Amino acid sequence: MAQRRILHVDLDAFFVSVERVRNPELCGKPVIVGGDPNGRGVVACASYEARAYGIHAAMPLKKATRLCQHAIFLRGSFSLYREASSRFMAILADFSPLLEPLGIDEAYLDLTGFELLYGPAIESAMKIKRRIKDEIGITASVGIGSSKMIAKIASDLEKPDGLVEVASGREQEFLVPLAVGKLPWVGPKTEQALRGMGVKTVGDLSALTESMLKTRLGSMGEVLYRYARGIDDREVTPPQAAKSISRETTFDKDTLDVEFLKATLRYLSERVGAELRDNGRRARCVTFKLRYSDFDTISRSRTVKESINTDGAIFDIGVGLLDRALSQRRQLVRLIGIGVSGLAGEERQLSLLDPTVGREEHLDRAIDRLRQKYGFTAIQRGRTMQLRQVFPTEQGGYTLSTPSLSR
Ligand code: TTP
Ligand code: MG
Repeated sequence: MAQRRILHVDLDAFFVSVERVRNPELCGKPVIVGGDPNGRGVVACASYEARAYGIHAAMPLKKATRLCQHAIFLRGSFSLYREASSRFMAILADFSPLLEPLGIDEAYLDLTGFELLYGPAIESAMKIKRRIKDEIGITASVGIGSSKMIAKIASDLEKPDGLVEVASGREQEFLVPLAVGKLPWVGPKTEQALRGMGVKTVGDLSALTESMLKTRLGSMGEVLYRYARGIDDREVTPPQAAKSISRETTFDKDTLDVEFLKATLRYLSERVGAELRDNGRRARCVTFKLRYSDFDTISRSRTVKESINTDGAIFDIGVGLLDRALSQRRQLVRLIGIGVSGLAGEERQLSLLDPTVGREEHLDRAIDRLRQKYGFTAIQRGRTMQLRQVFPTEQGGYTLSTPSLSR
């Protein structure tokens, strides 16, 4: 197999870096994102200046205050980080379709085969770093290697703003002097166990036999045996698009109240519909699920000719299946659920015959936007009103008793 060229890209002090873009006065200072320094929270992100005081992620904020009294503490603004994260991933996606996001601020990118088109991997890496700096205003560290493991270790070596490439064939040489703690999955505990065996560096580790490592560390030993030799053929795998979307709920008390069942089904359909539209998908199959009080469970599906994506269309099919199930067997119900499958992209055959479909979709999307802003239960439509429970609150209001959800 041709040598692979895999990049691991990780943003530097991500949360703090985003905060610095909107407030440059924070640059060069010890800054901690995590919340009230007197509260019970922990550090989410510490700037490199704060790290110089021994402060790190997951440390209690109180301790961080003790270590650096003049540190600046910020509560954090997650929506900003999420937005920066999607812009970051979009930049990476311009360089290869083989993109595997790992968390909010890191990803693997497989450039194998793209070098003829875009030049050597290191040039792409430099372009990526430049674009992240120009378009988002923050720095990233990049590692390049023939496997995920090598790329990941390399990206961490010269943080912040690092760029390390391990040439093909030089993996072993690169690994040998490193502390074992640099290997993925070697946490403090394994590191300690290894130290007990006289192992400090990856070189020391590679001197041990596989059976010895297996005896001492179980399946982890096997993995480490391979990693110490730079053997890692895990592929960069883009996240799979969901094959189905479903929601179900178990009632606090078994019920045969048909209107209540339908209201709940409507609510679940809205949840499914919202996710479907949010993913830019349409569905051709609706599955309805009912569990009776004796735990007997039925599942009924219906496939439609023209794909759907509105709450109403999902609900209509579901309620038809519910009516039929109830007419066949009247027994207390414990759980109800609805889902869609047969998913396809949004390039929809506009239903020329039914102009109301377009209108309904339009309305659903308007509500989706409001719900994204104010929360799902801020808006109720028609049937789900029945899930409202009137409480004599001081404002004369009500709360919506929403069913607990599972997928
Ligand atoms: P990391 O990439 O682990 O850390 P970082 O980006 O802050 O610093 P660097 O990569 O330069 O070492 O995590 C990315 C973000 O995830 C981080 O900015 C905040 C968040 N995070 C937490 O909220 N809690 C945690 O315990 C960790 C490790 C990260
Ligand atoms: Mg990071």
